[in-house]
Amino acid sequence: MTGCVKDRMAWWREARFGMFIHWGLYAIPAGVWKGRCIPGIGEWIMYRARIPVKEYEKLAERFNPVKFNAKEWVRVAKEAGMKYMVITAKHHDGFCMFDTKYTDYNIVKATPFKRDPLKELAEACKEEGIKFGFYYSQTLDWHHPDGMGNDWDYDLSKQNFTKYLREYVKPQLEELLTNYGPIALIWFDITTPTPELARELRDFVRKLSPETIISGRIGGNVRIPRTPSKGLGDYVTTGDNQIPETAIEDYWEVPMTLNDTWGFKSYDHNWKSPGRVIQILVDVVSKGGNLLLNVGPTAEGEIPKPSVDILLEVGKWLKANGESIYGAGAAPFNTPPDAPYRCTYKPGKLYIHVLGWPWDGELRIFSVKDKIKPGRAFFLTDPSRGELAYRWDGDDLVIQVPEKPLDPIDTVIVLEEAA
Ligand code: FHN
Repeated sequence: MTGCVKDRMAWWREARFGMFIHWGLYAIPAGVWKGRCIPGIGEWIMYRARIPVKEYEKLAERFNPVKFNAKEWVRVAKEAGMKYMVITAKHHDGFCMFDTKYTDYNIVKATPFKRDPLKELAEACKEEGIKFGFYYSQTLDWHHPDGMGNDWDYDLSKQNFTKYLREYVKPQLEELLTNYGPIALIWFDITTPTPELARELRDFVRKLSPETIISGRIGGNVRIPRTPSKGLGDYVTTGDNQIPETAIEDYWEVPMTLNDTWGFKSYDHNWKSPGRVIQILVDVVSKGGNLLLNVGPTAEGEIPKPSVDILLEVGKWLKANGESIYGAGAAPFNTPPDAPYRCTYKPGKLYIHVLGWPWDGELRIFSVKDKIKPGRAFFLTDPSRGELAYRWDGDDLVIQVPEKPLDPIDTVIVLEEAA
């Protein structure tokens, strides 16, 4: 790993928790097309219902998210304890959520809204110290005749993807990387069709903006099926909603939905509870990763209320327990997947996250005898830092805990390393 990569990744490694935003024309049908509920994720409605380009395009005339308030979205992210934001500049439907001179099919030119929400978000993020990045669908584009994936409007055998990449994708990326202030991250998706084109894209982004982090789904190397890879990107992106069983010894991130869709669907109410989100975040950080948690704003421009409520609860927990998350990473030992705890780590300190409180007052940390040198143990949120007793039982460390947890979702015990 070169010093340069480390520098670029420093804020990201510290951040651990980011907001993903899938927002586009698909928020209008919100999962329903011509009175029919379309199965699957909301932003795929054009594909799933095989909506012709000419018909889908008409949604733009109705897109007027007057309730959009960049400062409010950034406030929610910040209150939730998220340190970065990644929003769809262009998703697979090809509609550009930013002002671009390479197509009129964009939010400024084709909608009554006429504003560039990405500009407003970039500014609001800058003001609040939140890192800002773009999701950009570099391969699938169901609107562009040379983009991939639309076989109901276009004859795929006549497509020229290389031309699309060189004359459309790259110029648009240049706009995104130069017109919006420093761009912390470009989140490519799916993969790029050939390693050569992935490299061309990677080099292009690097040259324009060396500090911009590139997501693993740029692809570009030979992939072992189903093994998450970082390709030519800076970090591994795991499968959607997929947390690895054990730690990955590289920079990695999991993109995750709050319900079962990325883009807004009016009838998806399968929300994860705040407690579940906290436990997911802890699990991810305990394996050395970042959590990029999605919200799918409505066509009016609001983050759905259930999402906001969940995120604010998560933020409350992080306010009290953030020390065990931000800048923390994997412990120097493996935790059995079915253990009722997870461990995050910073040099000199182990944070034991108790997710299932022991009924007998003894918390058993499995097989750590040669892995840690315990010093003082105390609850992270206990201002008096009252010491907790512990003993060794074979290779296991057994910590004495009170009958009830301080926090039923996750009580954090700090175990300092002995000098
Ligand atoms: O097809 C997309 C999907 O719509 C969504 O953007 C997710 C987010 O990780 N990425 C792709 C599927 O993996």
